[in-house]
Amino acid sequence: IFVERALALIKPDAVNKADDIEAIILNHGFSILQKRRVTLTAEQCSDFYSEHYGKKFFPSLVAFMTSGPIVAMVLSKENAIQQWRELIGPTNSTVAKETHPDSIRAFFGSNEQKNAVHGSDSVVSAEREIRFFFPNCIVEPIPVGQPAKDYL
Ligand code: YYY
Ligand code: MG
Repeated sequence: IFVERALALIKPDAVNKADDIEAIILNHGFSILQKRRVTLTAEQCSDFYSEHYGKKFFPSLVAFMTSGPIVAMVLSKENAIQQWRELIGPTNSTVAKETHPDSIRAFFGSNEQKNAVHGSDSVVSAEREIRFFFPNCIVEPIPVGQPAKDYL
């Protein structure tokens, strides 16, 4: 078991609910190691979402994600990447409201695009995404039992 780190984003449609979402995160046993409020440029956002470049929804996704400030956070917990993906629910908030009514995307999202939050989907993407927003943050998973001070 590893204490992983995952990148979480609160998207422009949910930034006014950031306090509620942070409380849910902490209530589920995550630590918030880093937090930054930032407005992305279209170039930065295209880089962050480069895996989706060329898809039909890409221009609209970039327009939405650059429409206002977002909150970027590094979350830490055992198995944090999978745990955070489970807590946020399915990508499409309309689906989430049907199938995962207790999820963050069900509570705070609206549709396929305005879905309130982002979560890294793998260890590899978590490392890339954490570095994207927090270049000085250590990203490697930490073996349980290691003193935390060595990793902050
Ligand atoms: O990882 P996750 O955010 O759950 O979904 P992705 O498939 O990586 O898509 C990234 C982002 O793009 C999604 O959160 C909303 C948006 N999007 C969209 O607007 N329309 C789609 N058909 C698929 C994704
Ligand atoms: Mg994704």
